[in-house]
Amino acid sequence: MKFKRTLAAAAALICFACGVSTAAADTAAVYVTVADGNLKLAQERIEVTDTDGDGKLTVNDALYAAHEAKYEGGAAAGYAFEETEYGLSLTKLWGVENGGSYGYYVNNASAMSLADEIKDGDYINAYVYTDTDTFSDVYTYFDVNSLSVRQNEEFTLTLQSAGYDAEWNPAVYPVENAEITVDGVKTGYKTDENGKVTLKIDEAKNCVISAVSDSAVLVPPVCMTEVSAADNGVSPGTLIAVVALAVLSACLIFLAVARLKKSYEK
Ligand SMILES: [Ca+2]
Repeated sequence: MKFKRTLAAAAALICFACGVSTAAADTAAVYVTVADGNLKLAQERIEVTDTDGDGKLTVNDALYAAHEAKYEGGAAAGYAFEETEYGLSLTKLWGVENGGSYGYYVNNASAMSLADEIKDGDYINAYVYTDTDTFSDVYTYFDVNSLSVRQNEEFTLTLQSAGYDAEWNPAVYPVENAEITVDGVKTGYKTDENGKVTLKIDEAKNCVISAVSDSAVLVPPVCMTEVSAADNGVSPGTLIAVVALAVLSACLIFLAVARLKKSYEK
């Protein structure tokens, strides 16, 4: 009897889990970045549904939804795709038709196809090749997608590029000598030979950190950065220490007074 009941409970749990996972697959929220040499969208949170009706949530659905939400005139004006001999292919991105020279990555890994499946929380980056002769555009990304720092606090980012090694295996390389931009403005901070750069921002604001280079065509990387106002010198740790010290002092004084009173009474 007990076993039966346990079995029924387990079955109900499985059904519930299935129900939940089906519901989760109907929609996903992803972060979409689009560039055409310049950033057009920077990690915009986009709700994705199965707009192309293939029963899956894919890169295609995410880019379609991003245009529908953020491109003037919607997806009808700025986005197009078609089935070609290479599979599902982009023919227009952010209003640009260039004969199919686009790139797209999911979580900084090159997507095989527009039909690649995506899931909640994924980062989808798509770009228009600006060099359609030699395709020298290099996909780059920071080691973190987002960051919270304080005003004038130093922090370090690492800029990497996604490419291929001699055997055409995916490989990651440091991006040297790239200049950091904050909200599109050059800062003078440049990455070293390891792709690292240490910088600080003197204004409290939410901003987009990216990078440009004189020596390479970078697909602009994005680090969404929240810069909070510099504190007033009292950290939570200091506050706790001060309160603890005050309590301790009060106890000692109380004890001293009590002892004094006792000796006086004697
Ligand atoms: Ca779909």
